[in-house]
Amino acid sequence: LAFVRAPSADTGGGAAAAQPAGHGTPVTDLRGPTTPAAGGTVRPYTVSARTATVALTSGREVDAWTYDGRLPGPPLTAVQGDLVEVTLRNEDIDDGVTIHWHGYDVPCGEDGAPGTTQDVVARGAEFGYRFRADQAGTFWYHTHQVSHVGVRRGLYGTLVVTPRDAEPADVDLVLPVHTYGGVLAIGDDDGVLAEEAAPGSSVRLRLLNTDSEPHRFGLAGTAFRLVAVDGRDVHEPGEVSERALRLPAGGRYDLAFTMPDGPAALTVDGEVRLRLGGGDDDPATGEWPELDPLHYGAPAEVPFTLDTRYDRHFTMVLDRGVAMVDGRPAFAQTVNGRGHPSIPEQVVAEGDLVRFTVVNRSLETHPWHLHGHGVLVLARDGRSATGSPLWVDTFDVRPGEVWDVAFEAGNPGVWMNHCHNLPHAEKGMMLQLRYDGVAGLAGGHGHGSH
Ligand SMILES: [Cu+2]
Repeated sequence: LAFVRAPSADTGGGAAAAQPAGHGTPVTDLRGPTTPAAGGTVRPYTVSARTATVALTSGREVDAWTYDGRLPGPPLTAVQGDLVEVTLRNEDIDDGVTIHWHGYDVPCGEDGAPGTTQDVVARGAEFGYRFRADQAGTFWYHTHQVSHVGVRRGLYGTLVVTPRDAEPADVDLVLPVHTYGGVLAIGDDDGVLAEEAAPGSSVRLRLLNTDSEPHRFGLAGTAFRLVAVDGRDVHEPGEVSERALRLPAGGRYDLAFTMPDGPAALTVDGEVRLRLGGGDDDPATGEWPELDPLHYGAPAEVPFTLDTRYDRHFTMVLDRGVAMVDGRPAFAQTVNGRGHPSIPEQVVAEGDLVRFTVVNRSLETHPWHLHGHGVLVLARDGRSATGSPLWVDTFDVRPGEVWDVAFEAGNPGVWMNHCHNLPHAEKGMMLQLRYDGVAGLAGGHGHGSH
């Protein structure tokens, strides 16, 4: 295996890079602005990464890696146009830590990919992130260093950016789902959350999946609209009821509804985890059909379709097999038969229209995640999306499926492009997308940067 050399770059049918890897603008120069947008304010946060024993609401103790000693980390909020400034300090995480802004299209130097966009923040060190909160919606942040361990143990938190001019919902709940040693929790609550909501009040539920496997949600007792996917608004979301929602690893769904006269209950993987307005029944949501976001909401103008002429078209075949991973043969999670860091980097030029075709030839679901860009879903299994334009940062490619997505290369950098089932990424399913003329960190094949 060691003798099979991969080509170093995949141009996706476009021009070869004018500058070889490692040449051009250093990614560390691609930093966020230093001022908010007009009318915005500065949101300074200091976050300390440290080990801690944290009790969930049941009293169960978690031997955790934390931001600020809590599970999840501190909820970060901003209003659209604000400047978010986060100083990350590593108190005692021996493996090192970063913050990656999942789904937030920050300048590349703020992306938190150790070995690629910054050096890992070692014990005792610190790093300052700054970016403008241009995207309103539900996002999250997490470490990208040995993330298959660090995120699982608790190095994650929520980032919610609200539009400057919008009325907030009467009840607005941020609900990050995470599994600690087999125990599912929303926030730090491993029981059943209870919230008040008066009949007639407006409710927004922000569902976040911070695990590596999908979760299935059901909302009983009320009709609802799926108003945002991955922090991007759905166009004309229709009201539905008794539909299950399968949320990919890393993904977010925002649900909105008017509180009915009776109680409502949210199930996660079939169990009630949140009660609104009381109630004690145990709704059976397991048989509900899944809402398919590709065929939900109303169409609107999109910048590209399956018929667009793309400057680059990359095909990624996801599979399982023996391949080199980090220099050793392994039973790997592979992309085009190879494992990280032997997968050729993808090269694009700024302004390119880029299409990905992602083929899952394995028996497991792969939640695909490109850093730094939302992607527009064009089609699944060759069938075009017919609903609202569906912009996502993480999409579940289930066994046997083929997804086509596209984006404009408008955020220069060297970006991780990987499976967000983090153990899969660690077993090789990760590569880089490099803009011609941008240099990642020296020697930066992103070792350990997952
Ligand atoms: Cu995967």
